[in-house]
Amino acid sequence: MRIAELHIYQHDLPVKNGPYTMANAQVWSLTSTLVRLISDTGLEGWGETCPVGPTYAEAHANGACAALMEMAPGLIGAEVTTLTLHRAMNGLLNGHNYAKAAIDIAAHDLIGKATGLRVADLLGGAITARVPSYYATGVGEPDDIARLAADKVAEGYPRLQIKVGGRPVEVDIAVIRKVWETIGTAARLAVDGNRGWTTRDALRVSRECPDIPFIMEQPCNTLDDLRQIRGQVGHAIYMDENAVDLSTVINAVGTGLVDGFGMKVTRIGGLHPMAAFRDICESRNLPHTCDDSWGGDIIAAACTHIGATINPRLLDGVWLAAPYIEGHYDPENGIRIEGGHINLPQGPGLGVVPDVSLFGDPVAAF
Ligand code: 0XW
Ligand code: MG
Repeated sequence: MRIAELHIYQHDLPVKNGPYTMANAQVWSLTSTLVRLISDTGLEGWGETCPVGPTYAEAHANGACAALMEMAPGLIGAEVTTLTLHRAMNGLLNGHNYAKAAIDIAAHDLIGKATGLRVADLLGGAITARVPSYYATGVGEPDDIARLAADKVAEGYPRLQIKVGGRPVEVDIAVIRKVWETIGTAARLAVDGNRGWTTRDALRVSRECPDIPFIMEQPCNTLDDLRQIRGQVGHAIYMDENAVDLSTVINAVGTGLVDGFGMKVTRIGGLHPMAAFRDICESRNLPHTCDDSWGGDIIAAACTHIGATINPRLLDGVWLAAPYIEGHYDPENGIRIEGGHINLPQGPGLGVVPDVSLFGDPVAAF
């Protein structure tokens, strides 16, 4: 089976009750980029990539589109097998993992449709049909975030991620303490600095909250910052934004730099490298999440399929943007979070079929 056509779409996803606020970004609406691969056998597969604004990572919506347009002509006629497609993409464009991920996801969907298998089965097999999620708050005030945390625990979320950073660290400490006083051990806690703390701030938070069992996610900006605080904090450290490729992950795992990861499917380049990442983590007993920065039903399905293959003992949850998005690409099988958990779609491939009329004309077609 070969790629006969490749269509690129862009679609705006306004943030429900926006903005969504992180240490380095405030977003009201995100532009998602979708890829539709049509095979020479007449099947189609969908991929998606949606950076959460231009400052969260070295990624932005127009960059995704430009990178896909750069690669697309060279991919027409390529065999739809995931490893060879990655090699073909790497031969056409250096880097830009987040754009390559959209092709990778569409290829998995296409292979699933052709074989009748779910993407989770292509990735090694689902361990569960119901995947735990986690809820990520925005950056907010102590009482508001504590109330939201209590609501989300009541909804059934087994884990919460509290956003901090980009303001005086005293407020962050007050938020962490108020959430802990409100929910206690009812849910596991992550505190995500999104690169927004100085090493000074991270050391202070850990020193002043020794009794609160949270993991500290991407507290500071660089790998050097993480190295600097590593031996001095009492809390476990997870890497998120710095984990830009498998090579960085291997180094971090090999040197014991972190205790786990907040991992994004598109940042690492798609489901094929994500499966390798999963296996590296399992071989060293390292927990991790399975997320993306934003996106609709396609990316949500991709995260859920790989999440369903992860050893449940090591899965810290699959994050979806669904609570912040109105509506679905696939009105029937769209991916939903119910009781803090996500049901694995059962159809072949990703198990979601978007209504293409939602996306208008393609931005480019090859
Ligand atoms: C909570 N997320 C998975 C979604 C936002 O895009 C940021 C991200 C994170 O953990 O940094
Ligand atoms: Mg994070």
